[in-house]
Amino acid sequence: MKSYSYLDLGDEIDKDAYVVCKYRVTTDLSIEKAAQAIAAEQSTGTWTGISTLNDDVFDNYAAKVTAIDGDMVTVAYPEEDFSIEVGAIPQILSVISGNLYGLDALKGVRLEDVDFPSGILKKYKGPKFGDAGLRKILDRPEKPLVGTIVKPKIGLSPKDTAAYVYEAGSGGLTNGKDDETLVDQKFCPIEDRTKAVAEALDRLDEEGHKMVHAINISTNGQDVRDLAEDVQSWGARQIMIDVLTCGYGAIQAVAEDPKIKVPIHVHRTMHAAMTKDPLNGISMRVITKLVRMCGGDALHIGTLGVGKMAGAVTEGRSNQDACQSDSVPFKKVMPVCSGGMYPGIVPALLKAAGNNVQIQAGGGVAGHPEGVRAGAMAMCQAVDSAYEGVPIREYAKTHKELAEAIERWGTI
Ligand code: CAP
Ligand code: MG
Repeated sequence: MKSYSYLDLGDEIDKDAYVVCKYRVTTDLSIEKAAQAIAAEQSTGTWTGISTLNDDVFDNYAAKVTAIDGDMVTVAYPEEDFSIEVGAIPQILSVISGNLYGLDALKGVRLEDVDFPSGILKKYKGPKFGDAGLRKILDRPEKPLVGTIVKPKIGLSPKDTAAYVYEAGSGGLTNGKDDETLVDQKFCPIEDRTKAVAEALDRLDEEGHKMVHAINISTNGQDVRDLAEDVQSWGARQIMIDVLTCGYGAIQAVAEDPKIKVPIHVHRTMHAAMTKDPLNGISMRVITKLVRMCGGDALHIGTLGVGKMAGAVTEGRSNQDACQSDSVPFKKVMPVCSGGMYPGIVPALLKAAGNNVQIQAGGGVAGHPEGVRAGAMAMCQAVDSAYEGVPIREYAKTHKELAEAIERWGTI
């Protein structure tokens, strides 16, 4: 039986004809063998030679290992291996990020990066609003967006949720959102919550302050678009979807529905099951690229080495780049930094992330000793101090709420 080699080291890849992936591989095999095992399993091969593989199939559809650099392996998959109209991201993931994790000979594989040819990118629309669209809605062209997550995560009634949002907006926050575990529980039905929050946002409008609040519509695939339409008709100004629990198709379905005219805030709950191990799983950069293709307008990217969630500066920057890079023909995604944020952390975060981010604090707003409005004011003051380049403790001398927040949590 003819045996085929998937190694094509040094081959110049035509970026317009291949999906190019970078994998970090840990193995006791030689790295060449391990790389070939990935390319074979994910394209035309299996664990043994097969009589049904012929030159024609191999030449057209086999993946190629085009580079090996230490433990980093580059595999190029022919565009023809992908089924985009029917199949879409689930099919893409089954190729670039499927069976390979189970291969016993590999101790670890991490999909670090992916680049798509223009023929595939053209089939995606990207965000409808993007960072610029969100900024336009909020009438905030340059400063970082400042938001909150209603806390406690669960348990508040629609009325109390709306009161929280109103207080947060009165304190100057531009963004609010439901938490990821809240959808339509009895204590806070989604219709009542959406309507109550809409009223609070209208009241803020009348008082001259623009704010959006993302209503969490994460649910089964067959229902997500209808729920998006429903919450929009009840006054939602933004929608939130958990991308990894719902699937990328949920984002795409809502983003591409012409009836949906509000931006999508994309939460990434469960991502760490895939992203946290440096030697196994999928990087957040890859997830970010897929979310951008599918049309997410804002996406959690981590807090660049500060805050309560894991994730180094380099990783955060790489996610930011995937949100903002000009190398794909899509609007740019607003990077969201969330998780353990509080006023004293803001200067360090903005130093690492720059101003085109949305900073969010749940506990860091609701935990302020003087309540939600003061907590919101303290977050805004922290952002203003960093934006204006005034040291935060200096700024706090003339801003009481910020001083109280620093008293409680300190600075870093
Ligand atoms: C933040 C948050 C977010 C996490 C998710 C939470 O709350 O609402 O879900 O930030 O992490 O429940 O923890 P706090 P990531 O401000 O109270 O920490 O953004 O990294 O996906
Ligand atoms: Mg949360």
